[in-house]
Amino acid sequence: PTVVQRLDYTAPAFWIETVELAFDLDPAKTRVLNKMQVRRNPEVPAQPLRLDGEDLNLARVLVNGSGTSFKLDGGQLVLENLPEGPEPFALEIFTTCAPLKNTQLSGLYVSQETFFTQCEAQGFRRITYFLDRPDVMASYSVLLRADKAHYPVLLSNGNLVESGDLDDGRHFARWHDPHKKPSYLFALVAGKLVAREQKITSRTGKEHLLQVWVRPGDLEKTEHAMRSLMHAIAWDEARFGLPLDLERFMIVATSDFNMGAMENKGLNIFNTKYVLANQATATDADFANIESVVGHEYFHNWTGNRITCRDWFQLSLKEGLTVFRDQEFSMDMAGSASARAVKRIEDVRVLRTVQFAEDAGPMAHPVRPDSYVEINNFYTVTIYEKGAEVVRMQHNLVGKDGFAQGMKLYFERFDGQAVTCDDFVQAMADANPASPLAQHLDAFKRWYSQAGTPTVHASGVFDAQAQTYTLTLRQSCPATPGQSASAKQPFVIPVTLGLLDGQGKALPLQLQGLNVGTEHTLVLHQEEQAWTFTGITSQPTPSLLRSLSAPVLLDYPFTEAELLTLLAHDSDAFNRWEAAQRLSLRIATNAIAATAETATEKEQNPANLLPQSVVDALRLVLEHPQLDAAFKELVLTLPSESYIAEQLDSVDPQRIHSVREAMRRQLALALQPQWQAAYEAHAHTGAYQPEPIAAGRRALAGLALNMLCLAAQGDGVWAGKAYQRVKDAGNMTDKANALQALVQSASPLASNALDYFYRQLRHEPLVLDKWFALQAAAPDVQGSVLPAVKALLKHPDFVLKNPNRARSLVFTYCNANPGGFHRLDAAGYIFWADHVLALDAINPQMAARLARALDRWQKLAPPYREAAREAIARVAAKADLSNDVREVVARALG
Ligand code: B3K
Ligand code: ZN
Repeated sequence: PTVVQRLDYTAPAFWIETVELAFDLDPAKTRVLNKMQVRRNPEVPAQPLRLDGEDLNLARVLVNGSGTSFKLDGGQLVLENLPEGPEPFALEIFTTCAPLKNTQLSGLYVSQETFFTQCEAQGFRRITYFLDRPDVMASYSVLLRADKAHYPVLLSNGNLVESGDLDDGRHFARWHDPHKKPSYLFALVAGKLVAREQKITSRTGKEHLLQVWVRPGDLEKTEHAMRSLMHAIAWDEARFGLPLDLERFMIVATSDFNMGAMENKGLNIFNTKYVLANQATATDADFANIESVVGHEYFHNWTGNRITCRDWFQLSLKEGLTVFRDQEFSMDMAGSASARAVKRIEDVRVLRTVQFAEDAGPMAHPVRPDSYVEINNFYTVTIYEKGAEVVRMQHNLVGKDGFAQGMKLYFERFDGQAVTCDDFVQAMADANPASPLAQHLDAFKRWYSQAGTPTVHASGVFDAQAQTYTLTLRQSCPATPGQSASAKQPFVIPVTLGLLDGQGKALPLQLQGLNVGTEHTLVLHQEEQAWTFTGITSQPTPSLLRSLSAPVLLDYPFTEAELLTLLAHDSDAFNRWEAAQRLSLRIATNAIAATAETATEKEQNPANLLPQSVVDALRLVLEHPQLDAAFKELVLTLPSESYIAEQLDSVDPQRIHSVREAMRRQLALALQPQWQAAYEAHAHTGAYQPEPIAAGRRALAGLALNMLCLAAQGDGVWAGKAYQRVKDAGNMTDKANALQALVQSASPLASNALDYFYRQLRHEPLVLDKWFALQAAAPDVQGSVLPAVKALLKHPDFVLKNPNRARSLVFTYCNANPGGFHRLDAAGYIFWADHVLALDAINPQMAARLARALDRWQKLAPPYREAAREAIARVAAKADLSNDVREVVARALG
């Protein structure tokens, strides 16, 4: 397979100015006539035109209306005898493709008798021959023809120009997109769909038509998506002055989709999971995800579509920025400071469990990668979530207004162009010349080029006599594939901090005689720097990296007393949560590391791993009269098994699982009266509203019920209540939480409850996904999970080809149930290998995602390590693997 290198970028030898596409849609054989106006790029030496193509049948090529010679070379269509000179010429290409056979879900495919497209990153070449690269931006006109009875709705990008009937029961629609776009933003949809419609008037008085298209019967589940879209439009205009630039904006939902959604210009295509919701089928988390994904795709209209990427190495230019924007949108929508902190904690949890792990493993890559084999493998948490953190640091270094100025300059300079990550940072810095970003610009850019998660090592010295506190920060970053540790240069790391006195009160901060308030951001830009705070009269407790001000690990020798102070008093809600995480993480990792000889008394008696002081502190949080329920739920949830695993050099997944379970059981028992009070206070939230306060109450009630079922194992009272709630709950959040409480506590009532849930909701595909996932994540009582998962593979509702269903069963088992997956008999790994191979034959993108479940095999303790390596090697040995899977397993094996 060919490796694509970032530094090999050259401008295209030809430009495509206009594209006229005519489709005769037929599931078995769709005919595509592609008429382009092409001209030579005078800035590039003359060379043949090489058009990308994949799985196409070529019927005809005409240049200026006449036949021409051509070659096919590794999928590319090569045209050598093209008109000389700068004038545009007409290139006409006629091909056919087979949408029904397209199980990869890239290009043009059929799902439930409806045509959909997915072109990012390189799906357009599966529809027609083209310069399928994001820096070639063209004007598109699209003519769709299809049988009217089967495909009454025909949609493409832009505006509907004309539609009408044809002979033989066929009809047509002609669409024109007024904006130039790269091919990856092309889309068409054809099928039996209905729309929720909304007319809106923007601030400037322009009228727009919004539509959410779904299958008939799903219409009543579209209200939240539409409302989220309207909120997103208003937010982008208010916060960034970015208006909707289209007369018509459409969202279409499909149940067969490789990812969450796609930002095609004016015609967003979504996974049903991120569109359809009502209280009976969707949880609070689903509602929140819909708001965030609808926002994300809408925000791409400016950050991605109006300004796009020069090449795919620049992917984070649009993705990191757009994730940052959707995170800010969700926070602004959430309202209160506490709800913002909750959202931040949730985002950081994903970053630290998934992205930090990626950054420490064989697939680690810079936010702007240097090479790839299959670009679809680089739609990663590093590009998205770390990329968003890199934008967030810029936001914090230039301030909220400065950031808005930077965005303004970015659009003034680059609207309508395909640009690079450097262009973005430069605009940010140029709009804020006095900011620390501009001051340390070159060093800051290392966040784009150096992979790996840096660690900030902090140490503080209090001098009672001088009344000073000196904080020393040093940074380091481990080696990553292709980048040695010694070759890495210092990052620019904003460290937001406060200091607390013995009573937990915020101390006023003085630096070099200057009063800087009670919170301040230090900018660490060298390997080591020190700052001296004056006027400090007693040993302070530092609250460092507030709100996680940089995507780094913090190494500071907190005492238990310091962490308890932070948990009880820090004004930064994020660091209060963080203190609780650190307290339990340390106990967990010590207990895991303890051997028979070194174990403390507590570690020998794992029922009481958490010291009384920590249990008491958590009790105070749970009983706290002012703290929001959502925040309590986060503080009372122990760090996940995968997060704990990341802190260890050698990972024994079973030991991690049993230590964490012991801690969970201890909390369940020790706080039983408080759990009961919390449950009773929050179990009934009145008429369902998917908003943060009520959602937080439901989340805490759910955790409480989980703990109560766990504590009361044997006595069936709480299990009985949970079972009743599965039956009666008026919303899916409470229902699913109750079912989860039964499943996770391995209650004898779990299987009846699962049956009840299935019978009640079997006609709701998205609910069935939850039903499969709950079982795949069940506790592994005597090795029971894998056989259960295998039995579910044969369930009449299981379809491996459907990505949502595959994710709910196969991916959940391999990724989200470490105790059930890492088996001593290696059967989990064998199952994994079998399914990577089975999926690869259907859908390589999905297979490659699953392949990454064993990314961290090198960290596993024996015998898991060797067994995992064998499973990966078995996959790698398969002769006709896709490039997607081959790249992942080859990197895993090193
Ligand atoms: N841009 C798409 C992702 C496309 C993934 C292609 N393998 C969705 C998004 O980030 O908004
Ligand atoms: Zn995106």
